[in-house]
Amino acid sequence: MKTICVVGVGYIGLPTACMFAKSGFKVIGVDVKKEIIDNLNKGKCHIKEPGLDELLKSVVEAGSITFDVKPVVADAFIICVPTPLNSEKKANLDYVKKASESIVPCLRENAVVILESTVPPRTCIDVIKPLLEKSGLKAGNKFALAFCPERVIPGRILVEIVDNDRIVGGIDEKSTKLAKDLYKSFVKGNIFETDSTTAEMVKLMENTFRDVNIALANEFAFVAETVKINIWDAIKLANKHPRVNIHQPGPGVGGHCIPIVPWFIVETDVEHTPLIQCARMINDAMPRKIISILEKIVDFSKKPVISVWGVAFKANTDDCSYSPATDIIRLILHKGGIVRVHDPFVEKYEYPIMTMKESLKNSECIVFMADHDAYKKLDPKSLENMMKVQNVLDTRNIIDLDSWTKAKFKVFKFGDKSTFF
Ligand code: SAJ
Repeated sequence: MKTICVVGVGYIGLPTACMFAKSGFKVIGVDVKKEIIDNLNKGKCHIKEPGLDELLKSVVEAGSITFDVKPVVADAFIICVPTPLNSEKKANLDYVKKASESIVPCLRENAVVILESTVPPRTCIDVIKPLLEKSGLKAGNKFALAFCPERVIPGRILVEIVDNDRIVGGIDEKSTKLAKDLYKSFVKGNIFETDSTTAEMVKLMENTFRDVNIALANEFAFVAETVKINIWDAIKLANKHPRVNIHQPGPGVGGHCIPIVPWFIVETDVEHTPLIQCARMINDAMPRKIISILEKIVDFSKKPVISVWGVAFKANTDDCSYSPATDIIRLILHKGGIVRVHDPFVEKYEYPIMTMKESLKNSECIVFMADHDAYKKLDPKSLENMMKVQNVLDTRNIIDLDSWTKAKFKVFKFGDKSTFF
């Protein structure tokens, strides 16, 4: 049986490792965090993702996966570690470099090394290849090296990891073929072949496409306010055109990827990326726009209590990475407001998570941030008489004006006339 060592068992590495284990490989999941490793070996999952708990338990019980703090000799290595932004808005490749170095003593002839972490173009060739060649083996000749970006969306990872089409780019044709063969074991989508630098750029282009389009939707929302039209209706109508797909405006762009990845293109070519840089600035400024609306609803000099609902970066996840809600909370506190937080998914957060009822005590406004289904389905009547003043600010167009008005709420919706002061 072939062995695969997956270095980094976070929200991409762990599902990937489990899928390979389920497909008949012997898998070793590696992470520097000993506590995570101990729990994973007991079948305890540290990532909330539909179906992942069960999948992990089944492969641990079957003995097809184990976890350790260091890589071991294996037929294939898959690197799935984070690439955060540094203070200069450039990719911090420290984790990727450390992961590559940790593989060196375990690298043998004919092994396949695959990078899944998102990186600036040419990282495989210019950074990973020389590091791995410290083993004394020549990349391409003696071992394969390829980039295979992940494309899954949190909340649907186990579905998309199987069904989505993928891109595989090797440093040479043999590397591409060997990497593709590996993924074929569980990927049902097409696997398209290219070279490593094209594959690296493709991943950055996908996320940047989304960021720029969200920025466009946000910019349209500002103009809609100037001409006094409802942006949500206008977008719906524009999207009736067969070749138009305008994204949704909102309180900002969060998550591990979209707010970070466009900067990897910018660092590669700052001169030719004014659009990408501008989109980033527009999206980063959205929390300030929401606060400027909130300032018209409550009087910050009187230290109002504000209930911030939905602190995850998007709908139906517990992930709060780079969540615009965190920026909004900081801005409210800075203005002198008092914040009470609710989120049905989030357990750990930098501010205490409360029940709906607790978070409404003395509150002068609910601010809906993440568009969780639970909020969309909420009956506003169940919240009557719990607040000091029944204001609600909807930043995502998720609540129904009529039912909330009937329940005696004053409804403010970003992007419609209720917030054109
Ligand atoms: N958002 C908007 N308006 C929209 C869409 C999203 O404001 O119309 C906001 C969301 O609320 C969220 C942020 O943007 O705060 C990002 O959400 P998302 O759903 O666009 O993306 P992620 O980060 O969950 O996943 C993305 C996906 N990439 C693309 O859609 C190109 C996913 O397929 C990638 O695997 C993932 O990034 C990644 O890891 O790169």
